[in-house]
Amino acid sequence: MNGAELLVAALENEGVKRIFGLPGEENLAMVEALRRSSIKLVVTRHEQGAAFMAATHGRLTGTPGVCLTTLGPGALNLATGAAHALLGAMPMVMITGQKGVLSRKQARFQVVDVISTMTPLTKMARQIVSPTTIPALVREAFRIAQQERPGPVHLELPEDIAAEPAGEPRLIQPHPIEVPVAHAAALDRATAIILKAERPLIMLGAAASRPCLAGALSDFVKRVRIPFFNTQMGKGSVSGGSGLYMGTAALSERDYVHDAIDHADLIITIGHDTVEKPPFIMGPNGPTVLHVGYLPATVEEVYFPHAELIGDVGPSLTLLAQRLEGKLPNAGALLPLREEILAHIAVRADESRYPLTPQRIVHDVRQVMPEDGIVCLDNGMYKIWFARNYRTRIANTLLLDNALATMGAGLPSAMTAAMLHPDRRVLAVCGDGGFMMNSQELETASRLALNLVVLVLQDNAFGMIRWKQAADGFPDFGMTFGNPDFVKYAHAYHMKGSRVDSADELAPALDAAFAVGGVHVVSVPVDYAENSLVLIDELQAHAAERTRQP
Ligand SMILES: Cc1ncc(C[n+]2csc(CCOP(=O)(O)OP(=O)(O)O)c2C)c(N)n1
Ligand SMILES: [Mg+2]
Repeated sequence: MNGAELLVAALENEGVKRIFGLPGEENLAMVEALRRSSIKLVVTRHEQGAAFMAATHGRLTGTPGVCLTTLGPGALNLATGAAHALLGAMPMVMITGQKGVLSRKQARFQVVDVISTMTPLTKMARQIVSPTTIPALVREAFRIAQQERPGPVHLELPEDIAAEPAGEPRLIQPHPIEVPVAHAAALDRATAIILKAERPLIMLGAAASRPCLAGALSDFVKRVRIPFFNTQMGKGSVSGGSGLYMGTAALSERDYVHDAIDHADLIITIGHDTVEKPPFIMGPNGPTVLHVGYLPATVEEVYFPHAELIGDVGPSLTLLAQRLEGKLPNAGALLPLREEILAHIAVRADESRYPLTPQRIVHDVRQVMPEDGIVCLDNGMYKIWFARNYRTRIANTLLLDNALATMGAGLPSAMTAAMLHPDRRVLAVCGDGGFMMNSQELETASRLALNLVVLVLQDNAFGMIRWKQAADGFPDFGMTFGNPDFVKYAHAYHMKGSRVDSADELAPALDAAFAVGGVHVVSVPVDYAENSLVLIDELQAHAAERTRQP
């Protein structure tokens, strides 16, 4: 056994089934070891795609996704994916090659200090200097990637260490780890705060979407019957409690959901992670904030909770519910605001204007997606509309990145969702800008025979930035571009492509694409006039009206 074979054996020992990657000559021993292993090598067309795919594997399963690249240029292409996983708290293990460390037969050719590059982008970045260290390093890498707060780790395997005889060292077996539940004193304090509240509100944050948490969280909300809203990344974490859903904070202030937030005297944030754009802004005269999380709150100018309940969130919430159930006469105090908030959000969702409004696109996507269907967003203007208007009832059925908020992750993340859930409908929603950043992965998707529909919203512009440019009073400049014919582009990849030519064609086009199967690109022109009309003019008018009210 050589170092590479030992590394692959250690990955098998961790239960790894697939590795996403794009190898180089420094990985050849590793590639050969993978060929003879139970692990599938998913070859991508760009390392960034591999990193996004691995990160999404971690996000959806709770166990690290793994990606592999060569040294220098290949490794550097992982940087954005590493940051996406670090800010998004997605467990991931990145393995990169390197020239030999014991001798330098090619001098400094292609050598960059990848460990130093990865150090600020990961929870741990280590070079493997001897095969004997591999079992412990791999176990440690997976433990660190997975434990709260999850994130990426990096291991560098130099090619001479990969080729070095390793003997038959013992692998270290993983075992389940139960983390401590909140302290009784903290539970008592939290209980007292909640019992005292006159207008309580729950907020579900990014960590509420951890795959293992859905059951306990839903149970808690249903038992205490306090209405809830969520952050963008906390969407969908309560099932069956939809009568208590007050909305999603896609903006930091002034949206209709803030009618409820601004009236609350207590906000119980569950799993809030301040990597997200603030769902509300704390100020001196605001409500009491109780932070419930795996880890203590990060204190920020806009987030400084007054009390905390720290520990394994699911079991801690169960203990809290036992103390509170049936004792909260004010639980539903803010519920009367719900109908009006949701009615505002639903306005003009069925308008037949062409090009289509973002509201109509979100509405029609919801119509064709079953409850368990997964929508994966890239980054652009439509993210705000989907976060705000798309209703979810199952955790992790709207995957978006409100942390690094990078463009280019929509298609790769949808590909992982389709690999993990071949029985569910999976839709990638991308802007014409973000789609073209990683559209080469269409070839990977078709090679893997995935069932996947890619909806490309066409405005021939970096719409989100164009909107902000206009909102800030700048002239329209530097934000537009031309596009390929997306139908022909799909055909060039030997896949189906269609274009939506009227508002009523969108839902049938998506349905037909899902029915046929395979990879299918659907392009739809979008009318972004609504961005300013609703998200600025209408909300400003609403805020002005609210300040006039007593
Ligand atoms: C990698 C990266 N580059 C730049 C940005 C800044 N940015 C955010 S949204 C956006 C425009 C996205 O355009 P498009 O994908 O066409 O979506 P649209 O807003 O037009 O719907 C840009 C440039 C980013 N978030 N990520
Ligand atoms: Mg665009």
